[in-house]
Amino acid sequence: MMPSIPYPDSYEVAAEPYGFDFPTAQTAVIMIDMQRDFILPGGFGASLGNDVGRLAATVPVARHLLDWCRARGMLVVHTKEAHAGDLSDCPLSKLNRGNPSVRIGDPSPMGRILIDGEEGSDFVDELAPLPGEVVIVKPGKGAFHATELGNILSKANITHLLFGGVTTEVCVQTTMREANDRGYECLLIEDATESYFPEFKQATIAMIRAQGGIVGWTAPLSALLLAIPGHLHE
Ligand code: TIU
Repeated sequence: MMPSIPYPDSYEVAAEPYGFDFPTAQTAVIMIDMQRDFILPGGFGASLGNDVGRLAATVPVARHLLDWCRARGMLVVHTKEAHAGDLSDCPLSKLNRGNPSVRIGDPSPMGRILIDGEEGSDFVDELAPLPGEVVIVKPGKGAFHATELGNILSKANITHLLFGGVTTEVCVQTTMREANDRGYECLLIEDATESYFPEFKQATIAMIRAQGGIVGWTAPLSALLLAIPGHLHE
């Protein structure tokens, strides 16, 4: 249980393309796919030919973001891209894409790749969910596709979402776009997300906030930490 301490009922973040206001009690943080399979050597990310080393640098920032939200009693959601052991939820298109030498479900040093319950598909230790936090296991890149996320957010009266996680242009961007179309106001924390391709991260940040925030807002964690609080709420 979170301690019952007074907290501001809203915040205003200096974001791009303009200020992002959010009501604390109606805002959730969604941490996307901070799994060993994407961040550590020997997993799914590496099997696709990626240099996974870049992603680890976001882990402490993502943890700081989670802890900031936890301290304010906000809804915390973790997603993981993972499949059933019999692969019944993995389309053949996904299994075979790129003709990889190692496929989803194959053995790896961290267990079967991207299979729910295996060591590699679980979260990195620093970002393990706390008791009571929401964990969404998703078969796709977007966290709303074939999951309960939409129902969970609407039951909790959530209107605003803060995002971190990996990778910026794949699962994070897909989920932000899904959320944006569902009416959520979305802020991506820029240094709590990373890509295997630095230019893709920069392009994604630019396209999210272009055209007056066509997908949403972006800001570094420092801007959240310096956000202007609204009224104190007991
Ligand atoms: N390949 C890649 O960049 N990402 C994924 O396959 N999944 C997520 O982004 N989580």
